[in-house]
Amino acid sequence: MANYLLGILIFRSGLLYLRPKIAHFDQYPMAKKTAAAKTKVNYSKETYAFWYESMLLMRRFEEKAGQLYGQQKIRGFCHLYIGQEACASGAITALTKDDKWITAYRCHAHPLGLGTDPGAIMAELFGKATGTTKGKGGSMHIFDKERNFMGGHGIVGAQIPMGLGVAFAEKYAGTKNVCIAKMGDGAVRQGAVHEAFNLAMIYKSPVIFVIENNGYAMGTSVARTSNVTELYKIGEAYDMPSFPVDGMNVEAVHEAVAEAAARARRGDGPTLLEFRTYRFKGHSMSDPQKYRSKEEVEEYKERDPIEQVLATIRENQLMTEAEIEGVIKKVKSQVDEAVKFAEASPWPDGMDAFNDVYVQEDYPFVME
Ligand SMILES: Cc1ncc(C[n+]2csc(CCOP(=O)(O)OP(=O)(O)O)c2C)c(N)n1
Ligand SMILES: [Mg+2]
Repeated sequence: MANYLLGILIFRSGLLYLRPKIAHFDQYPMAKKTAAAKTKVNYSKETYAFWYESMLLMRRFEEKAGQLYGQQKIRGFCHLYIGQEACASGAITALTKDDKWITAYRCHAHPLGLGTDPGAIMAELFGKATGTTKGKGGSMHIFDKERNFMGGHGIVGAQIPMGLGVAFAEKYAGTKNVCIAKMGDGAVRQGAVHEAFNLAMIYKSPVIFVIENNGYAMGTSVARTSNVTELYKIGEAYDMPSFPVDGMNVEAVHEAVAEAAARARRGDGPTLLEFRTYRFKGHSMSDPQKYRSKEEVEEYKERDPIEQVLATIRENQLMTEAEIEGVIKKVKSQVDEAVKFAEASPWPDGMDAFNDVYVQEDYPFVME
């Protein structure tokens, strides 16, 4: 018995010892220090105000979604982006409204920043007929064609070849638009991602590939699954311009995406950006988070992207305290309204499951 217990003890402590520390900021300037030192303002007041307001909306919306999940108003999968907001807001200001977006299942924040009605997104989380996908998609499948947001995809990495296709179509149609195609760190070992990288370089496609490296794929750290932990380096195998970016800093994200977009619009093809970021909540709503310590989470919270931008705004008096207060109130009421709208909305009609299945109405393989 004693031997058995001793065995367990050694095994457990061995596991703890083997638990790889995620250190994707180690070779990277501390965002915290940069923010403290950074009093320089590189963009307009309006841009900083947009970053603050859009990130706060994403944060408060998802905090509310988390609560509603606990009350079983929202069911099924639900992956929160809390902590990663700068990866969305910084990219939005760097692109035009005609550029295209595609991402994985952690997809509430992008459409919120792009201007999709928060009520329609909340209704989708509830599975209501007024949702962005008429209640048929749920949390992982938010779409907004009007705002060029092509989803919301649940199969890890599958959106990357699709994003390349979207970019190919833009070039084929002779536009100057780009497609930003995002994936998590867990997606970069998918074969289809590498085929997409290769084709994008051959076609010189106007695509910006982004790895949102939050350190984990569910509970598995990058170091456990990849020999190359600096994931941007994977693009170098394809001669693709590839860079790491401080994904907790909205300005850094904007700068990197603006440069990549300019390259794509010049006809010089794709870029791979690795946004180093962190999620403050679990992978999904049912994650005991045994793979990381509370201290680690607290350490990363010191790089909170919203706090960083707010510090810059305050230091440089880009907004008054009354204006900041106004944004907080506005965001609260937007979230409250979104919940009211979702609550009051009807459920989809069961028969609607057969509608909107194919874009082409006379799709030849549908049996009557
Ligand atoms: C092809 C495929 N394999 C496995 C899964 C199960 N799965 C869902 S999320 C996930 C982790 C992906 O992590 P990452 O790409 O880092 O994105 P994050 O959740 O961190 O945003 C896995 C393995 C899946 N959805 N699709
Ligand atoms: Mg990840």
